[in-house]
Amino acid sequence: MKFKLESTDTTSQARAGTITLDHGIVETPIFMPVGTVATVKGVHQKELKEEINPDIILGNTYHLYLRPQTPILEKAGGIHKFMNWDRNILTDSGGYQVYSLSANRKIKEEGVKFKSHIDGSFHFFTPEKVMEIQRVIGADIIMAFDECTPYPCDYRYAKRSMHMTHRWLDRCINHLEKTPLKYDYQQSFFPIVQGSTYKDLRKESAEYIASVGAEGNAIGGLSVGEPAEEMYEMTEVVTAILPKDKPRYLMGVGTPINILENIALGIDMFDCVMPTRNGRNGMLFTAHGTINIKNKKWEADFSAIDEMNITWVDTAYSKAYLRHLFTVNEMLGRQIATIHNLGFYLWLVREARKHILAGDFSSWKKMMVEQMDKRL
Ligand code: PRF
Repeated sequence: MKFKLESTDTTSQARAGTITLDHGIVETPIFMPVGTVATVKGVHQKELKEEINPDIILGNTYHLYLRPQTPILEKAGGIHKFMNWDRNILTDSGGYQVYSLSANRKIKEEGVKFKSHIDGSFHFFTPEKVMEIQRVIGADIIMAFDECTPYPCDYRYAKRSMHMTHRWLDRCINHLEKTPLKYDYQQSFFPIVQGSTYKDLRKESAEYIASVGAEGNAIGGLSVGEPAEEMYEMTEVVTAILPKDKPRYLMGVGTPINILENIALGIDMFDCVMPTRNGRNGMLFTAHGTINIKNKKWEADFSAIDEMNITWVDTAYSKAYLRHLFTVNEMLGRQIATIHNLGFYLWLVREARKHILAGDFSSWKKMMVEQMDKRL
């Protein structure tokens, strides 16, 4: 992996760069559409590529391990071949999914015992096992196994958990060195900063994560219910410490406004289920605010979904038609909303990149944040 910083904003910490991986170049800042089970829900790979055009998408170790299961991915020759996606993929480690299981898992130093959400069967994830699974899945970027702490989280728990995440990181690194690549391309490994909403813990975690000298670094444990201001404070503490010459990935963030604010704090990579999941529920993100397309007010509104026409669906269909599809629960409605939202998220980060390169990112961001902070 190669990371090239092309430009750093003078009035914020925002950066524009490129990450070169074996499945292509990723222009940063980037938003990675979420494809949990080897599909970006409801979007064909052809349309994903041609219309939304992301350089990288995300998959989840936990889900892929349960289904289709690791041996099938190995027989397929890895996830790229299995899902017919020849660009980059990042897999999350399962640290967050295990956290989401709350009542159905037990965390110990050795690893996490959890109950499958599919059939109730029991499984055990250790840092070592998660590295082996990620080798077989075969993503271009693989993540350390961590514990994502909930919010709020008491200080003693957050501190103990963070230290365990650091020990798990050492185990991931040791095991990865002993686990050969399965396919004919490289995999880059990213460790994850934790520390809940405590500045001293975030600082200690960022210093530890930076000390292992990985190719890129991630920040976890944020966007789990804390106020946005607290998230930004934590990002700021951490980006001040993480090396400038490596990409920084803020996991599971967020709204379009969260993304712009965190770009301003020096984040290069994002992922979030919001454009896809909220899209399936009828929520549309636009440059002028959010739309609940199920609302009766759109019943006879024959104007385009979005005049900006970022993706073809935006002007091909009216708000009234899209509302109708949601009212009658047709899958096409969910597909259109997903394409629109992903198109918008990718437009937003590309636009941010352009403004960083042009040197007017801060003023553009201020205008956009005001403009997007509305319900239409
Ligand atoms: N850890 C991992 N994945 C994640 C998170 C985390 O803390 C988050 C937190 N927002 C999202 N995805 N491994």
